[in-house]
Amino acid sequence: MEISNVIKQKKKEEEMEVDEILAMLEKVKDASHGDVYFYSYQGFWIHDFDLKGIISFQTQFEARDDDILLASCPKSGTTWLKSLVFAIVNRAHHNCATYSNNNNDSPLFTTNPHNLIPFHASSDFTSSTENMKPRLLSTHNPYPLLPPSIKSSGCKIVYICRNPLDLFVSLWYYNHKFWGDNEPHHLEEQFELFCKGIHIFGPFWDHILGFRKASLEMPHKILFLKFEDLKRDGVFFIRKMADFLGFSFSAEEENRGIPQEIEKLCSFEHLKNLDVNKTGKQSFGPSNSSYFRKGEVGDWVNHLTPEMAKRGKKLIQEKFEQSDITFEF
Ligand code: PAP
Repeated sequence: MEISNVIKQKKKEEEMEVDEILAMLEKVKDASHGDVYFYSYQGFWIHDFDLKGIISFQTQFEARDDDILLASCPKSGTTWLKSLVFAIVNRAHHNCATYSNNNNDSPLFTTNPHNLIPFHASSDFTSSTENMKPRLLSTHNPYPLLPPSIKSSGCKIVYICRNPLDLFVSLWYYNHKFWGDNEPHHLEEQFELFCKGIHIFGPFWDHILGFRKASLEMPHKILFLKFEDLKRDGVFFIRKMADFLGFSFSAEEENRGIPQEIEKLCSFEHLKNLDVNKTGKQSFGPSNSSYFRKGEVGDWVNHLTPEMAKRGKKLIQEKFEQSDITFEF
């Protein structure tokens, strides 16, 4: 058989395997769009089109000791985290210090953070990471679904979580953009599912608690961050990330205000208004602008009814009361 036919055959076999697995999984209709379902895969809810990437990451990815993995439940601040880590790790190659003079040559000016630090499942993952040193990659996979080599290697993980009510509102907005619908809809139905943990890579509590537990057991390996903390004191957490990743700021860099420059470079207002983030698009569909909506803490208050908010707060309290994680309302 010709090589191309062998590859085609292999792909077909893989698709068949995915279909066979999907056929065995519990499924629930997704309230965000037409005929779409969530599937319960190893305790987490995913879409059918994500399964192949999740399995190949789980089973085939070989981590290197100096890899850096960014992890999150969707809509927790992934894009922001990507920009910050990219800027911290690559600052020696780019002129962060002159950000304020508009003389910064960071790729963040011309490239969306998702294209600088790709998801493991993206089509350009291998080509865009192979020349990186260290390799920066990202995932929405929950902790139990990470490849064994990530856990056993020296690879470091930075995890970001966010007040689940803000995560929900952000997801609700993003869903309609993702599916190409004119406006967000079915707020109540999506919230109902969210409270049952049925949302992309949910339940959010298992996602967050899985990484939290691992970060407490392995603080040298996993840095656990909160969106709200980054908002409150960005520079403090930029330093913390730099120290954790082995890219501490020198006294000279501190004197030049580099942590502050990185905070400004990666701020919501700055990134949102760049041409690339106003007009560009991701290869799998969504516009780059759909990753920059409001970037605030507490926007849930403008969208959830008092009953929904009460229910959500109670749920969050119950799910996190045994942990050291708190969210402010
Ligand atoms: P993803 O998981 O699909 O990549 P993610 O980046 O986690 O999405 O979530 C997008 C949210 O982060 C949006 O929140 P909002 O809907 O409440 O506005 C987006 O605005 C916010 N965001 C993106 N970049 C930044 C930033 N630099 N600072 C603060 N928030 C940001």
